[in-house]
Amino acid sequence: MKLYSLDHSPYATRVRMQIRRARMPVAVESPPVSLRTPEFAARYPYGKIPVLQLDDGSHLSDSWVILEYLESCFAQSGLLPEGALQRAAMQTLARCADTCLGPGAVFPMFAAAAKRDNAAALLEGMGEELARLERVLAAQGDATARSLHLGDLALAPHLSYLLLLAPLFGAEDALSGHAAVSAWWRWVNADTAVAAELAVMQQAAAAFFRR
Ligand SMILES: N[C@@H](CCC(=O)N[C@@H](CS)C(=O)NCC(=O)O)C(=O)O
Repeated sequence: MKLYSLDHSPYATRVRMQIRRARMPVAVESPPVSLRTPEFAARYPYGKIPVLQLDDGSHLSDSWVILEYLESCFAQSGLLPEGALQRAAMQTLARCADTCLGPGAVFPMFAAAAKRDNAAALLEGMGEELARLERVLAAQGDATARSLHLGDLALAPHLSYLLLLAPLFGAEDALSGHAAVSAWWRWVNADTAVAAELAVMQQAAAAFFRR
């Protein structure tokens, strides 16, 4: 199997964390054709990175689909909690990243990063999403008392992007006042595979913003 990945992609970073953490026999490569081209869309109809190329020539798209598939293939990696409620809590963090933190805070900042305008509105959006995340994580209880799961891998790259972008708009310490988010962030970064892949992503993203 091969994962087609780009270093700066928060979605691909989720899967790279999983592969590195469980030492899955999946090669990580750049896509064989450029993203956002007709050739890419023709080969991979979903048109997005990451893509998991399977040994039979077929492929899977979408980070969450790939994360779950790889967990099924390599069940020993332990990133899917037992129990319906624990799985629901895991899904909540992933949904929070995909439907709240991303569209409400990260992507608007990403789009405005070149001009660095509209800071007040962007910081307001970030404040709302961090307050939401704070409530969600606080309600879930002490993360450090449980095992890492796929929801953590889904959320960490999005939060990492937010922390990279927020200073461009004047928020040097975005997590200040968010005790549960700060505690979760420290905990998730203590995982060496998570920290290593976040570093890869941050380096690629920082280079992009310096251009
Ligand atoms: N829901 C998808 C989102 C993937 C995504 O948006 N990937 C970006 C790279 S970070 C992409 O391929 N963008 C190309 C485009 O939207 O044209 C997932 O979880 O994999």
